[in-house]
Amino acid sequence: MTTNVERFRAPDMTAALLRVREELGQDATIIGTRTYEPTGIRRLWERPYVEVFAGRGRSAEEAAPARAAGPAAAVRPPALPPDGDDFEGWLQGRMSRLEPRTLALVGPTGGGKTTTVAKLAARYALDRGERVGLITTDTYRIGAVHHLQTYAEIMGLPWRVAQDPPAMREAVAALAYCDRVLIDTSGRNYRRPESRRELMALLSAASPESVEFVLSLTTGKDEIEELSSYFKNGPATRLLLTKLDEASSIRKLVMALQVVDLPLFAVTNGQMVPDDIWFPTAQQLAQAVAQEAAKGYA
Ligand SMILES: Nc1nc2c(ncn2[C@@H]2O[C@H](COP(=O)(O)OP(=O)(O)OP(=O)(O)O)[C@@H](O)[C@H]2O)c(=O)[nH]1
Ligand SMILES: [Mg+2]
Repeated sequence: MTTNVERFRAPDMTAALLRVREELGQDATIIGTRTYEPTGIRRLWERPYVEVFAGRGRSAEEAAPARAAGPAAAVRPPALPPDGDDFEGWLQGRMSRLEPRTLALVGPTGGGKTTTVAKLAARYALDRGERVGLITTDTYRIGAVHHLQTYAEIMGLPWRVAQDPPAMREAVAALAYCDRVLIDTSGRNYRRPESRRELMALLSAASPESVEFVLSLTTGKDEIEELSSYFKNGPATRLLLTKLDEASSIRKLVMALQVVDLPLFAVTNGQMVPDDIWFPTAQQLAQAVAQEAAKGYA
């Protein structure tokens, strides 16, 4: 597949950025970085490195909207995970590893939908060489279309805007040749029934195989409960938790799994595209919870 993104690998960030500048000149646009740190026995023969993904085009800064203002929502004490040996088994029943062809991302404003679409697109297109098409429904805010478009153009991916159900049907048909289609929806105030109806109409026109409920782990428990009632009994088929890096504790993730009660697809843990996304196994999550608890008691 064609992409105008190149990888630049170097021992450190300064050297990688110098290489980007040398090869792509002043126009260079950085879409993301990745650091590699060998572990275990690999340390004997491998060195750490950083990779910078860059192309020529518009600035990714321009693509990224200003960070959601204000402190993270108040974090209430999370519900305790189920005790004992069965915790990993409990988590196991809540994981989804399926990677359907058409995925739509839905959820409240600022949860990280567009950033996560870019991360998933990079994973499927750049890492696996799939033909990835993008659709955005986000035409409510100035600059929102531009946000996804910028990622799409830097990665050389086809993209469409779908404002209403007919446009959505058209967009899905136009991308029928793609191996994978990612649909980014606009965050709205889903307390308003009208916003929920509009979303449902767009989704039924797209009929994606999975609908990821994108929920930030900086959201308070009351809001999670309320949002969850709109999405889990509505369009959402899975849960995609974001901003683990900003959460007070990994137990917040466990609480979200308990409250939302949808299978977990992925967790994001930072702003960087494409690296900050995690597809944990039940065992890894159980270990992370245990490690955090051990630190707390140390
Ligand atoms: N710390 C942190 N920030 C994130 C993460 N994912 C996204 N963000 C940031 O959250 C902010 C909002 O991200 P967007 O991807 O625009 O969120 P969105 O859900 O598309 O927002 P709307 O389109 O307004 O609904 C941006 O500043 C992102 O960089 C994450 O995993 N961790
Ligand atoms: Mg968005």
